Amino acid sequence: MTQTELKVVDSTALDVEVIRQDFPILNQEVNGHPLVYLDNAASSQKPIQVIEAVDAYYRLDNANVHRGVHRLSQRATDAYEGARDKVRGFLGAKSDKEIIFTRGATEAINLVAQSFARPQLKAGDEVLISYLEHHANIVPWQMVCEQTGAKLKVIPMVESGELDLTGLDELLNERTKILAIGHVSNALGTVNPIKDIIAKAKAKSIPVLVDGAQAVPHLVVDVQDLDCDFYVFSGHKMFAPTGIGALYGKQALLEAMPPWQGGGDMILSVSFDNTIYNALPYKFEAGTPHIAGAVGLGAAIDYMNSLGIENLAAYEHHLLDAATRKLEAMDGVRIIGTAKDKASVLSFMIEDVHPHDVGTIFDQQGVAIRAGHHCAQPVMQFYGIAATARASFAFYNTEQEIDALVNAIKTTQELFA
Ligand code: 7TS
Repeated sequence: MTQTELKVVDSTALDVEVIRQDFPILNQEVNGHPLVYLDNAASSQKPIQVIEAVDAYYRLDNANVHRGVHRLSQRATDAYEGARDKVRGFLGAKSDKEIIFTRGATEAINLVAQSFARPQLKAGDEVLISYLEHHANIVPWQMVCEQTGAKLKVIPMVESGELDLTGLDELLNERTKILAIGHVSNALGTVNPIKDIIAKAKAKSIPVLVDGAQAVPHLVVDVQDLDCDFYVFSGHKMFAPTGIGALYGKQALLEAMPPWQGGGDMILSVSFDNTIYNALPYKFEAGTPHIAGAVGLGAAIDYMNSLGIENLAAYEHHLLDAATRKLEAMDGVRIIGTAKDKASVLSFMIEDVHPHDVGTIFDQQGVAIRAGHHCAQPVMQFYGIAATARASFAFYNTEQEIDALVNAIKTTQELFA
């Protein structure tokens, strides 16, 4: 099932109060108020199942991977490779060879820009991205364009925060060497019609990278169904540790790509005359990887699967709808990003109050949101603003927390009245 077909299953299928017990960090006060954590798009919290998996790895199994004949190294290798297989299943990939562990989405995009795009790009070629991208899916492409003389082209957006796809056929042309596009916008929450966009590119044999950093915490992703060539995400936004994420790539493409970084583990043999690179996926994993992070990512996938990603999506939709209705009804509050299909992000402005002040006043009430440009400055430029306040929801948030958000807005308005 893809996100576009995602039915609202049953938004009450989750027992949120029970789920919250799995997230010890939520049970605390900030500035004398219960913590209301609404900054999940920046980084989500971790359930004890993930924390304990990482803890158990360090207590029982810690060693380097792929190298030792001793028991701990074998256990560490099994844990690491087991996590890779969980990521494969999570994304619906065919083979573990198609899953490269990276530091996160940013590193994965840089890998594709440098190893896949750079060797083939030349002056006159085009790289196509969209207006909605996070800087992580802009700057690596600008860098590779600078290195090769290729040109960066941009799919425009409209006021609702959706992409304007009317000119897509012309933007996807014989000069386009790759389309790199986000699945879900981090600044606005827009869910792009990614399957249709990919199909248009594939019809012209244009490779597609999807930045799924904001999608995997909220949607069922199936890379084979999407038919994208690359899909990237970060673990820390989906209840796993920081410093771990993954690149999915179609095996034939990854096989043909040169390594990106050199070092241990990515070689079969080294001499001063000739080095033979290792097979997939190790060819792209130079140096000792973040083994504990991968273990934690595997545990996060198990945790999400145990709750049912469709159930999480349905409940989060319910929260987003409720929050949207409440903010729409408030005077002096403007929602930025009103796409028909949105996931878990509510960007807004309070009239005459700078978003950074909003963030600070909210914090005094224990409400954690993000205030800023969200590393999506072109989106801010489109709206002619420098920043927004952004509340972003996870499945452990509650309707009471939406009321806390509303109260924080009222308090802010009173302070600035
Ligand atoms: N792509 C998207 C769509 C993102 O939202 C982010 C991070 C990244 C890439 C980069 O992920 P990283 O884990 O490699 O840093 N987005 C945000 C955000 O919205 N607030 O803080 C980080």
